[in-house]
Amino acid sequence: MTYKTIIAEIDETIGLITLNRPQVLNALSNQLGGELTQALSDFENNHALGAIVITGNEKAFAAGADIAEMKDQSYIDAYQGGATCNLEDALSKCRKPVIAAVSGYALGGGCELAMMCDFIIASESAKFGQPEINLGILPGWGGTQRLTRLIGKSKAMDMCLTGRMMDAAEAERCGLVSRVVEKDKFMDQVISIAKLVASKSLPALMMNKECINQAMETSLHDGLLFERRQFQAAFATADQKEGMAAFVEKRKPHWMHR
Ligand code: CO8
Repeated sequence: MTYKTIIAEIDETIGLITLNRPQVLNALSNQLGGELTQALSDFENNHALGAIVITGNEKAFAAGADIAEMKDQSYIDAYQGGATCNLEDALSKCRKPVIAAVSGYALGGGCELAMMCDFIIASESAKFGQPEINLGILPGWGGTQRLTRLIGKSKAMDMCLTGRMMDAAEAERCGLVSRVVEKDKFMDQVISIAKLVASKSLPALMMNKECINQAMETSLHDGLLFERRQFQAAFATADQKEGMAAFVEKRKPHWMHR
C-alpha cells in the first residue's frame, strides 16, 4: 500500500514503519494517525512477520501532535477524536512486539507514541519531552500516565511542569528507554535487535508481552497469578516442546509458531 505520511516496508521477518513528514519534524497529523493504524494492522495480520519497528528520521522521531492542525479544534472535535485516537487503540491491541526507534526529538505526542510501543531504543541524539505546558495544555495521549509509571512521579512532574527535554543518557538512567545506541550504527542495530526478537517463538513472545503489560495494570498478587497461568498454558504449545527438546539435544530450535 502507498502512504503519504509514512513509509511501510518489510525487511525479512520485521515490519518497518518510518514516519515521513520531515518538513514538520514528523508532526502527528490525523492522516498520519490513520496511515500508521492501517500499516500496523497489515503487519499484525502478516504471518511472516515477528516484530514491528516504528521510527522517524535523524532529526525527529516526532515533535508531537500537529499543532497547526490542532489549534482551532473545539471541545467536541477533541472529544470525538480522530485517527490519532484510533492509533492508540490499535497499538494497545497489537499483540506482536512493537519497538520504537527514536532519533532526535520525541516530544509531546511523539514521546507518547514511543511510550505506547513495547520498548524504546534511543540513538545518542534522542531528546524526549512533554512540552505541552508551553502551549497552555497538558499531555493527552498518556504522557501523564505512562511517563509516571515508567520514570516515577518526581521526574514525570519535572518533565511535564517545566516542559524541559531529557537527553538519551538521562532517558536510559531513568528507565524510559531500554538502551542507547551509537548514532552511526543506529538503524542497523535497531534492525538486528528487531530481527532477534522476531526469531523467537511468536506465541511465547505474545505471552511474555501480555504478562509484562499486565504488570502495569494490576497488583503483584494478581499479576503473579496471571503469569503462572500463562506459564502453565505455554506447556500446551508445540514451541515449548521444540524449545526444550532443542536445548537437551544441543541444537537450534525450529519454531512452529504454534
Ligand atoms: N506541529 C506542527 N508543526 C511542527 C511541530 C508540531 N508539533 N513541531 C515542529 N513543527 C514545524 C515547525 O512549525 C517548522 O515548520 P516551518 O518550517 O514551516 O516553520 C518545522 O516543523 C521545523 O521546526 P522548527 O523550525 O521549530 O525547528 P527547530 O529545530 O527550531 O525546533 C523544536 C525544533 C524544538 C522541536 C520545535 O519545532 C518545537 O518546539 N516543536 C513543537 C514541540 C511541541 O510543542 N510538541 C507538543 C505538541 S502538543 C502534543 O503533542 C499533544 C499530543 C496529544 C495527542 C492527543 C491525541 C488524541
